[in-house]
Amino acid sequence: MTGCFIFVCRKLDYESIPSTGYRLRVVATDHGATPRFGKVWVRIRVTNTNDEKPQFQPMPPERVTPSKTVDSVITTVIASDPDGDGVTYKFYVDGNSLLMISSLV
Ligand SMILES: [Ca+2]
Ligand SMILES: [Ca+2]
Repeated sequence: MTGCFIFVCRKLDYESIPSTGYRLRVVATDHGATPRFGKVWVRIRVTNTNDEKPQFQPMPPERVTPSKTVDSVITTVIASDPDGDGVTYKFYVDGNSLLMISSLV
């Protein structure tokens, strides 16, 4: 009995492959006087790992007029995770007590 190996020759990335994974056709041919062959499909699926960081939607700089009332929403910041995981937000305010930030649920 002999075997063959299937190697990884470039980075496998769940996010950039078809959801069905990879399908390979392997053909084995014997050394008989009249060669005969057998075929099999090999299906390889790549599992998703948390290898992508959350991406923020681009947003233009905000301009706020002094006429904004207390509790007015200035803008909404939205991020999503390419791995399909949820996103939570933490905020680091730069010593400016005029702004209050809350997270979307
Ligand atoms: Ca991933
Ligand atoms: Ca992620």
